[in-house]
Amino acid sequence: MNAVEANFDGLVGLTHNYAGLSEGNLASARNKDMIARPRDAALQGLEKMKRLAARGLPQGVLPPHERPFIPALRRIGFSGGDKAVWERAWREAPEMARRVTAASAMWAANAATVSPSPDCGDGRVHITPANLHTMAHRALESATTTRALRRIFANAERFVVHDALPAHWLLADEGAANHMRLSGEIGAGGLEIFVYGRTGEAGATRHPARQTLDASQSIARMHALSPPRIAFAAQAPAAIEAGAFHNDVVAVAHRNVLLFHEHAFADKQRLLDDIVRGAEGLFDPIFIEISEEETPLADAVASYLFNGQLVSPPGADLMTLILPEEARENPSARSAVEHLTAPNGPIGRFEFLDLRQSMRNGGGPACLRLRVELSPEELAAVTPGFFLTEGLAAQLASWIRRHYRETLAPSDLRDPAIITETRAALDELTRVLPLGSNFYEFQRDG
Ligand code: SUG
Repeated sequence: MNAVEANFDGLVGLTHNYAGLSEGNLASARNKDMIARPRDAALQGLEKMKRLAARGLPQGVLPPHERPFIPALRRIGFSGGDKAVWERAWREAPEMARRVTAASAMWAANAATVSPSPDCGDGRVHITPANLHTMAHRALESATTTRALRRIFANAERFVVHDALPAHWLLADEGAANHMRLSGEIGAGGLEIFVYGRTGEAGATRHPARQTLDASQSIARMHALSPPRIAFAAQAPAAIEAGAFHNDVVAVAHRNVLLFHEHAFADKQRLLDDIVRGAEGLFDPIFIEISEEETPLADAVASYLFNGQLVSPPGADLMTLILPEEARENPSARSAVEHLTAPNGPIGRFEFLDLRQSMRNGGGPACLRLRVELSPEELAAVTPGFFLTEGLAAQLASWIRRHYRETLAPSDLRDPAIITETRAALDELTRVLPLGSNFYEFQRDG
């Protein structure tokens, strides 16, 4: 048996909605207050997981978080029963009430940064949950994410799940969305690339730069990576301005392939030189650059051409690129895709998926997944029950159909019934996924 690259996807939560919470994420701003379809959103995400599992790729599931998250409102002074807290928050701080309903934990690329064991000094897989410090609604995620990752990667001989970095502006961290890895083969040692939007200095960009160099350096240290096998690269401010709030909107890496937009990095040549140097003796990198002329940044951001999942299905000679429908519909993205699969390249096929519900909040295929490379022994050491089987997929589909609302308008969120409804569903989920009966805060209160 060989090592694998597993994808852990965030199951879309029951309160999936469009609140326009993420400045600099153009889709989130554009679709603010649109009526959301949580059931479709969750089924679209599940369909993607099933598609990858059907290709023979190990597919894990990360649970949605408790939303609305009443404890966060208590922390800022709302008191009384849950219903009273909820009603008063909507009257006095409606923006806060909306933040605590965000289902944004679905975008698992922001859950953590993962370094596979061949890269790490102690030979274990290192995982650092992201503090998601920049956006108030996302900063709520790290505690639950840490708990979930510690359940799944509980075996301390094989895995280390660190604490998230301190929640400070200097250490703002958005996880794997700003981290890439290149290697010869899955399971072999590789080069880890950390992409950051800013240093400690005040932002040079109008939109927030969410990842700092200090955060990236801290993670490289915590994971005990070998300095010759690390590269740091600044995102191009122009990319952030164009709506690439995470690097994975303009670049993706898989095995020895780096696919990126001409304007993704502040100093492209330096990064490519660093990669060539860092790869020495390990692998030959393949760079695939898409020019501004072929696909302007604006189209890259609108189509999520670079937010695909580049995967190596077992038994296939060439890689597959899994893209959102939007990349098929955008003419300049579509033409780039056709060039990508030209003969002699590393990518053999592409597939398109309907992820429109997530896309309207700026989340494409690659946003929804956290990659974890695992040796056969590590795969066997993962807590059983979190990988998608046909049985688990059927159970999740039935759970979604029974509990998710078909539509959710902004005004529906105020309904206090949403608290009991979501808790009943999540309580049941802790038996579908082996999370235990004290995973969510509401399960611990009594
Ligand atoms: O952090 N959207 C997410 C999208 C994250 C996409 N992830 C990656 N690129 N890896 C964000 O901006 C919008 C929520 C709202 O507006 O309702 C939101 O949080």
